[in-house]
Amino acid sequence: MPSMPIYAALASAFAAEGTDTLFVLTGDGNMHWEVAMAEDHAARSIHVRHEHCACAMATAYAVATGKVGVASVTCGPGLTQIMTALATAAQARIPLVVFAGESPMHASWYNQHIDQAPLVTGTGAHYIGGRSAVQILNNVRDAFYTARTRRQPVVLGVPLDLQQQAIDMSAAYAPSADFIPDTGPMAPHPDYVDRAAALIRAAHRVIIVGGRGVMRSGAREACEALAERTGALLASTLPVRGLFDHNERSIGIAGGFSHHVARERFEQADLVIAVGASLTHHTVDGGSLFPNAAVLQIDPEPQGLRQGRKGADAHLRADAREGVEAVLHCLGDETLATSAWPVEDFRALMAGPSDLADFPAEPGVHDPRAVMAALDAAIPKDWEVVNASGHCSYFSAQMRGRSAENFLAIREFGAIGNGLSYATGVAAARPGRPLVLIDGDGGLLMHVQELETIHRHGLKMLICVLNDGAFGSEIHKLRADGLSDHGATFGRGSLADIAAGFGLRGRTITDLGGLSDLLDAHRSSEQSEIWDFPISDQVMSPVMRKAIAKKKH
Ligand SMILES: Cc1ncc(C[n+]2csc(CCOP(=O)(O)OP(=O)(O)O)c2C)c(N)n1
Ligand SMILES: [Mg+2]
Repeated sequence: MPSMPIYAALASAFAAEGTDTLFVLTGDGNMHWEVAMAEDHAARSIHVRHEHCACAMATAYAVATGKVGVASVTCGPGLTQIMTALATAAQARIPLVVFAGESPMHASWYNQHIDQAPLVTGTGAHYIGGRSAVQILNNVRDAFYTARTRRQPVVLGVPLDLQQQAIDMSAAYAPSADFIPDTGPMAPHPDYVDRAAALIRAAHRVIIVGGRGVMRSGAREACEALAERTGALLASTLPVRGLFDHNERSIGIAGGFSHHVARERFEQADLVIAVGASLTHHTVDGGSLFPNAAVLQIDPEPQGLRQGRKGADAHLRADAREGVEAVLHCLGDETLATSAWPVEDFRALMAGPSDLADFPAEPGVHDPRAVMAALDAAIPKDWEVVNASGHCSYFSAQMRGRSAENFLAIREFGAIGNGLSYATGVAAARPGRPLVLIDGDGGLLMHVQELETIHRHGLKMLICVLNDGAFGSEIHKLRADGLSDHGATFGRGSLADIAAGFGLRGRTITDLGGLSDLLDAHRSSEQSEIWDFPISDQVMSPVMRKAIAKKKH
């Protein structure tokens, strides 16, 4: 009977699950498996400098490809490093499988031992501990099945000594895909389609908010048709920013990052139709975005109570596309009262500044809004854009006319420090595509070691840093509370020199006028590059102003 070490059989099973790319930091607990993945199955391994980043890269890779992301860490300290990334993936419902070592089953003592399962499950991820040679390949299948069907990160921990045992490989491995029920898209119940249509008939000013579910189910055209039919305006959640930007009814992002034009229209809306959007706290701006609107949600997983508030007033449970098409069909040709929005040129309105507040100009540093306007003008519309975190992410989210397919923002769990990882995950998913990451100085420096990974693997990206020399989110809040901002102010060290130290190109951008030439130079080079934009630490985003005003109130 054919037999092989379990680590090699595990690698075969991962390959059979479709794993061709993985993000890994190697150690005793995963090195044999990882080498087998690379050598026996030609997997592309991105070898990182911090385990957190392996997991965060796999997260972005999963979003960018629609596949299960795969990362690998060693046991004990390798595993404890990924808690933040796992919690983020769990909250964002990203299908991930992490192959982790576990301390040996038969050792009386092991210095890297820790009880791994409760740590992992505490993040919201699922843990599977391999315990027997007989079950070990079923464990792989269960891991991928769970990741795919529950959209949840799963950690598969396999003890070092178990990995070295021999396994009989005479039975063929049946991958998880063979077991996933093929039920087709979920059709809505006709009574509830009628109810949804009745809500629309009763409304005058409708806004359709599309979320990730629109992309998943291919409901974009149906949403646009419903907007056309009902005179509705179109908006999207942040993760699918740009979803409707090609449409003249688009008012951009719904939520705390809304353009002031969108915010004003949302205040007047009497019906919001959330399609494939779970209506998070951010999307509804803490409940303040559309105070006068009833909410209809069209989604296969309707939310009654969402993050502490009522999700919607009425629900239509259906695949997003099926649901919207059924409502359209139900409305037929009848005349509707919903076209009550005044006719306006939203393309022109949305092209103007998203925020009208004035701040005194500071010598030697840019207004972040001017930086983003210059970047938006210089960077071709078809580039991949990765949005990171921090106060500055409000400004970078305001780029327009770029498709949702080429945009990545994972904001769940609110961790900083992921920009380089997310950009690396996208670069691995879409080789050869031009890519720009926009991050804050604090976020970049938190995991700056990954510049070495990017350089070593020859990944090319443009890294634009909105550098306020500080943890911007913190300094504005500290100042508003009358506290010293000392602990959150670091100064603007030379990021260009840091880039050079990692073998990359770097520039400090003092003149926003020359970006097109610099971009041409970037395009003709093979290297990644950091553009360091010194920005004012006095310009406060509307989100921050609102948060501070709310606290004072
Ligand atoms: C892992 C983690 N640690 C701390 C925080 C708190 N925090 C939120 S924003 C922020 C500042 C980020 O600085 P930077 O990337 O420079 O962006 P800026 O806010 O300055 O625009 C910090 C420390 C966090 N969200 N996540
Ligand atoms: Mg900063």
